[in-house]
Amino acid sequence: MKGKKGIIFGVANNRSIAWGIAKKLLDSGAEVAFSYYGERLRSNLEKLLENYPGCKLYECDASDEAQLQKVAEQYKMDIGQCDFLVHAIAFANKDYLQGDFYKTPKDVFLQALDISAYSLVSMTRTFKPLMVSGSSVLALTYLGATAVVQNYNVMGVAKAALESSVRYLAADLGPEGIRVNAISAGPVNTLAARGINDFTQLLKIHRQVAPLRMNTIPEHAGGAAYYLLSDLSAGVTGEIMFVDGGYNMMAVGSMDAYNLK
Ligand code: 1JT
Repeated sequence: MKGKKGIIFGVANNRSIAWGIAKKLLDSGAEVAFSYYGERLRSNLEKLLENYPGCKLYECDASDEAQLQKVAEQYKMDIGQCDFLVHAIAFANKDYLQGDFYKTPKDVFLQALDISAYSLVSMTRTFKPLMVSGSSVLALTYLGATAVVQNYNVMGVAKAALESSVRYLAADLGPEGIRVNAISAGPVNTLAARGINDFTQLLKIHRQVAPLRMNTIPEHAGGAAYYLLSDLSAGVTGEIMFVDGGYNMMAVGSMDAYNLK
């Protein structure tokens, strides 16, 4: 990735999937800028980047188009071209990531879709003028977009919108040589997962059912991101790539994973 430059939205701490991606890009010679939300996350980033001096940090509420515009302008002045853009942000009111999906209020639904899905569209639009043929956009998604996973609820609907947005953006930008893809990661114990009902059990089921018999770690996403953001994947766009140890393609696997007797 030497000579490539880009920006990552959504590194919260060392456990973030986005940090697994960032480290891989930094260690392979890319110039990486970061966008964060709030002072707390800025100080987390500063600590993570102690061994990577010179990275630019920009504060941004990605649901605010004007702030995105400011970040793009600042990025253009500081760095210039955008070879890669990583969207690793999502939000939903945690009170509704449990129980019955049909009870989701309209405001909770719209906020989850706004921050988790629409932001990819507005982010791609604001950075597009800085992109060139060969640039690559990457988002993060989860299996709950296309199949029911208990508790994922409104986030599943938001991720379905995100995945569809990946395909429509890929169709729009493909003629200019810009690719748009997503990584569908297995469950990872990140800040986003904190306080989620039964998340520990979900992790356990995952590592018992997944063919590779392990949980997904940020480094797995880092490897896939390196591929999708580099010229290795020059022929790939509109793709949702599972990075989940093979979990998604299983129907009934080892019956030891369930307490049936
Ligand atoms: C958000 C949260 C997006 C948690 C997320 C997420 N994408 C994956 N996770 C972890 C997760 C959460 C649940 C789950 C499986 C994985 C928290 C709020 C911000 C957006 O249920 C099966 C609920």
